[in-house]
Parts: sequence; C-alpha cells; structure tokens
Amino acid sequence: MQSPDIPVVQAGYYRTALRPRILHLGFGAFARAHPLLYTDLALEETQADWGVVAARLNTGADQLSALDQAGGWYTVVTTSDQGASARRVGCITQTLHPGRDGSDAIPDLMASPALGIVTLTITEKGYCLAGDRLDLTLPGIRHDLENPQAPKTAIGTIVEGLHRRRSAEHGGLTILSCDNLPANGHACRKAVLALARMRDAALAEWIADTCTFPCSMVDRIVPAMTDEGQALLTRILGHPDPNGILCEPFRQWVIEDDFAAGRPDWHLAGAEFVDDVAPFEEMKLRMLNGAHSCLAYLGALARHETVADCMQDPVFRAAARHLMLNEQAPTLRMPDHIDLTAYADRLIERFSNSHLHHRTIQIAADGSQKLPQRLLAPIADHLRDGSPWPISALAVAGWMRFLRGQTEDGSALTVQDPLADTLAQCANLPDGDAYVDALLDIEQVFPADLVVTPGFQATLHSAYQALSILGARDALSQAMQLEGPNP
Ligand code: CS2
Repeated sequence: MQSPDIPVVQAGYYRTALRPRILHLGFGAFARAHPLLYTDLALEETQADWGVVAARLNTGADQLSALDQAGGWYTVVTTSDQGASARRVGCITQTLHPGRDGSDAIPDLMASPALGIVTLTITEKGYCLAGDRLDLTLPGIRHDLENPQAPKTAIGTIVEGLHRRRSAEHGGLTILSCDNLPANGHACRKAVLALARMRDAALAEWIADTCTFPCSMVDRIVPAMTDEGQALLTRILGHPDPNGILCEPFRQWVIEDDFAAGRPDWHLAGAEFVDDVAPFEEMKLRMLNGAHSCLAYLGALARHETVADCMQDPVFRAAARHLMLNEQAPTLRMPDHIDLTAYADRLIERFSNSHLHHRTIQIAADGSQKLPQRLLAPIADHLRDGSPWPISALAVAGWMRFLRGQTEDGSALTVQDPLADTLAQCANLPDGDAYVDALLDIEQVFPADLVVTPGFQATLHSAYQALSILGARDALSQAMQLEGPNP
C-alpha cells in the first residue's frame, strides 16, 4: 500500500448551479469511478448545470443515505505502481431509492422537465433479456407487468418514468447504457420497447420516436472495495468514506453521439464520441472481458485469488496474452489505426496492477450472462473460419468446472449467477460428459445453432477432460505448446 500523503483534489465548480439533469440507475463501484467521474470532470471544464441524481433499486439504500450525509461527496482513488491520486467527486445533488423514498420518486424525476439523460450501470442481468428478447419468465418482469406503477426492475422503472414523462408532455430522454453488453444501447432499447409495447402500444411508439439509446463502450477496472482499501481511504482523507472507491488510473468511454436532450461535454473529460461504437465494444468485450473471464474461472480453480496473482504466474500470463492475440484479436474488424498488439500488452500491464485487489471470484459471478459475448461469439467465428480456439475452450470448460463449486485442491467456491438453480441442478450430475452435455443444453447460455456446429461439442468435451486430468495450469501450458507462439 502507498503512503497516505496523497493530495486530495476537489472538483472546482459551483455545485449550487447544478440541476437534476441526469438520473443514474445503479450507484455501484463502477458508476462512481466511471460515468459519474466523467461528469464531475466535465463540469469542472464547463461550469454547466448537469447535476446527477444517484439511484439504486434493490440493495444499497444505506449507502445512498451515507452519501446524503456526506453532502453528496465521495472519493475516487486511482492506484498503480506509478503512484496514487485522489479526487472528491461532487456532481451528485440527490439520491433516490424506491425502498426508502417510495416507488413514485424515480419515475416522477424522469417526468421532470430538467431531466435529459438516464445513465445505467445495472450489470448484464439488469436488462432482463434472454438472447435478444425480453425474458417474460423473470419474476421481476412479471411483477412489473402486473404493477407498472410500482416497478421493481430497471427496465420497468424506465418504462414507467417515460410513461409519466409522456403524460407530462415533456420531450424524450436519452437512455445511456454503460454496461458490458454487445450493442448495449440496442439491447436496452429492445428491452424497454418490448415492455412498453406490452403495456401500451402508443407509449412504445412515443419512446421509439422521441428517446435515444446510444451504444457506449465503458472501460475501467474497479474492484469491489476491501477493508484494506477502506483503511487506505481513511488514512488519505482523515475520515472514512463509505462510498469511496479504489480503481486503476486507466479509463475509457467511447459513446455514440445520439442524444435526445443535450449532454454534458464529456469529451472534455476524455470521452470519445464516434458514429459507430461496435468495433471498440467488441474489442473490449472480447480482449479485456474475455481474458478476465478466462482468468476468473481457471484462476479460481488454481487458487489464484486475484487477477494480479494470475499475472504473476507465467503460464496464466502467457495464456491471457495468447487468448487476446491468437484467439480474440483475429475475430475483430478494427479501424487500421488500432494496434491490437499494443492494446493486449496494455491490458496485461493493467491486469498486473498489484495495488488493486481484483478477485477472480468477483469476475466469475454471473457467468451465464457474460460467456455469450465474451467467449462464445468469438468461438462461433472460429468455427466458421476453421481457426483453432484452445484457450477459449479451456475458459468455457473452466466455467463448467467452476460451477461444481470446488477448487482443484478441494476448497469451496461460491457460485453467484441468476441461473444458479439450473446450474446447481446440472452440477448434481456425476462429473464428466453427461454433466458437460447438460450445461450445453442451457439455451440461455449456448445458442442452439452454436451447439450443433460441428467441432463445438467435441472441442469442449476434450478441453473439459484436459482440465479434469491436468488441472488449469498444465492444461493451459499444453494448449499453448500445441498451438505455437504468440504473434
Ligand atoms: C469484469 C469487468 O467483473 C467483470 O466481469 O470483467 O467488470 C471489467 O473489470 C470491466 O469491464 C473493465 O472495464
């Protein structure tokens, strides 16, 4: 840990000028260190009035109350071998939680004339999609269909807010997803329109005509806060900050410039506005998040506690780079000026940041929601092109072994996933081919056309076997030897 004499920078703008123009749903660690921080930095440059109302829908009402007590201030500390820096973020003007403030509070805010943008960090599962359809079997969605005025899901909340906004005869809003989903804006639009349509076709039409759902690629490694991190924050600030957060210095935000009611000058804080986010999003989802998931499952099985621990292990480090450059990069269609080797090397350096305690088990959560875009989509490209994908196969097999709830030396692993019940049923089967087949039958994870593509099942079965016999480290080593060197 660094020495505590780290200067604390505070936003230099008039907070009294801020109005509630952005609603942020999902005030978690990532939001604090990414979209909210960009807004804070942009405000400093422009002295504009884009205040943020921070909201959570489920847990975390206490954290929001703690934020109120701190006058809306919280601290972001960036940390790496190059040193640390701390910034107090001041763009939040109010907090809302339906459990604390009533179920009208957020939809009413969405109907207020000043509001222009709803930003979202609600994680993959927050979009309530199964494939590209709204998942009508989810209890939250069923609840929201029956009780549209008191919604529980983020999608239901957005639909109810937009319903009230339309009734109030204000214009449309921008709904800006900041989650790691492919074409996150389109996914969000699909979910919102599907729910709205089931309620009122005219509402759905109004949303389609007046609201925008830009796609964005977001990137910053922000591990869950640890006690050690809290202690460092307390030393830096001289008092605890229950909403303070530690993250890496790197940050990136690439956004489609399609806003219905204005936006902050986020480019002054380093955001890039482009016409098409897709290539950047795919690059990040496959190379960064794909490698993260691979390290999460195989690393957890081999008892590597953090991503940085994985990077200390030469086999895991080489395997991550191999996955990025040999198996993920060839599936991307990037503009010429993007150097994917440099991107991969930067990722390895970021993963190696030992000041962050980014636990493999944290990244391992919600695998059923992450595997499709991070690993299975590129695998489908390999099957189409006839190119090899041994590390990707081990990563997916690693997820399967991880779900059995034990590390290679027999310690317990906790599985967190919205499909946990289904996955646990599969894990009750005896280990081996029948277990792998049962998982491959879960269509929410493995698209039917992928499962029947020649080579898919056989490659996964042998990867699973290699993992069971050799363990993660040796299986990775063997796979790399068979495939040849990195570019
Ligand atoms: C991680 C991401 O937990 C995970 O699934 O892969 O949160 C990752 O740290 C961020 O996307 C980095 O931008």
